Amino acid sequence: MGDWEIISDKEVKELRKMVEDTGVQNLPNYIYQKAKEWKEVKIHIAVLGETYVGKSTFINQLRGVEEWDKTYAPVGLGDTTLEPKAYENPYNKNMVFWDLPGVGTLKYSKEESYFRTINIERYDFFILMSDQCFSENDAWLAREIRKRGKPFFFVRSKLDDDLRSAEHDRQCIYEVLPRIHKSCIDNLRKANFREPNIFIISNYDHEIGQFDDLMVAIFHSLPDLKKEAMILSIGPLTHQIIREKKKALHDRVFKIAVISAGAAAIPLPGVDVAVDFAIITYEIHFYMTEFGLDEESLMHLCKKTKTKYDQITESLKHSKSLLTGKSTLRTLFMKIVKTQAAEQVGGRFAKYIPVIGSIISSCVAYGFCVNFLRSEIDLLEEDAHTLVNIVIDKNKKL
Ligand SMILES: Nc1nc2c(ncn2[C@@H]2O[C@H](COP(=O)(O)OP(=O)(O)OP(=O)(O)O)[C@@H](O)[C@H]2O)c(=O)[nH]1
Ligand SMILES: [Mg+2]
Repeated sequence: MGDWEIISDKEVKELRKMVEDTGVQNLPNYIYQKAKEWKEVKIHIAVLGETYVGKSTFINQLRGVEEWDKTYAPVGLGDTTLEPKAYENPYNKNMVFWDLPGVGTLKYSKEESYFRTINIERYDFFILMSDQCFSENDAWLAREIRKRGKPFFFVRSKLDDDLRSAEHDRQCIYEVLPRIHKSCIDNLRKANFREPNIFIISNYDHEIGQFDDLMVAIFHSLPDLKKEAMILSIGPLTHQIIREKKKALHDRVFKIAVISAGAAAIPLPGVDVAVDFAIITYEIHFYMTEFGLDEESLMHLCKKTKTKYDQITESLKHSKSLLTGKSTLRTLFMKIVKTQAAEQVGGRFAKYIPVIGSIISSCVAYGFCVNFLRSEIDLLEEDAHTLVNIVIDKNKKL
């Protein structure tokens, strides 16, 4: 089991403030509401650029939908994005991607009215996409967005095409990315952007280029609650996104542990710590969904990678037994209870008793919960990385 910091000074402060605000009795309920808050947060993402640059493909990828899904955005026809169109994230309806026509398309020119048409105030941030080095139209859009104080990111798509061409022309593939970067920077500097944030990606292969850097930059551009909502709403597409999810899930554990140990405790037979097992079970199912380890996500992955369900579950070290029903959370939980000396945990928590001791029937229960949930997150994270590797391997074989 990892040696995590059980509760940070920041969290102690946060708890103390919650007790002051709500009183001790209401605390578990109050935290429970807080833990669910991210789901109510609306995130509107604008993706815009000239025709055929890959806007719809990018949106489909981030939503984790495939051609056979009902809400797949049409791709590859050219000038298909003529009107602003909203695409919800199937896993969180409050996260909405807007497929927007850029200026200089058949329908819109560089006029102020464009921003009324797209309702610029609606969006949290903008992705400005180009498959070249950004046109004067893109630069105009970026300047207007900057004037309105909104975050935006220049995204250069189709890196895989450039790499293929370089290989074909027997050029050094390691020079491709710096070369594209330089051309884009030169172009945007002429358009008055001193240090533009440019991310060179492939919509079809997230392992090459700067897809992960783009995701991290987006997360960090958002205020705390939106950041959490964004990380928890996006699918476990890459290793980096999975690591970000793990961090976000670790951060929320202390709240869940307070609720679980502070709520009407259900004593488990043979265990001298008391936790609300229903909350723990709910939380672990939530982690599994977050990491794409729930049945629905796995079925989707089977279809996408043309792999059998059993073959996938077989490769999942930790979730295999849960998914195949060979063990239950309760048995896992009990196994850990047996290996963890409750007194030891209690000792580590003694210093926090003045803050949270009065609301938690047992400090040991709280500490136990934290350790158990964090260790589950870490184990499930490993399985999530395995799933990403399955997709990467399949893509290589195509
Ligand atoms: N190789 C490669 N092709 C891409 C990439 N992104 C998109 N495409 C292809 O580029 C073409 C245009 O993609 P779309 O997603 O339809 O582009 P769009 O910007 O939405 O186009 P319109 O809505 O018609 O303006 C399609 O054939 C995609 O398969 C990429 O990163 N690499
Ligand atoms: Mg489109």
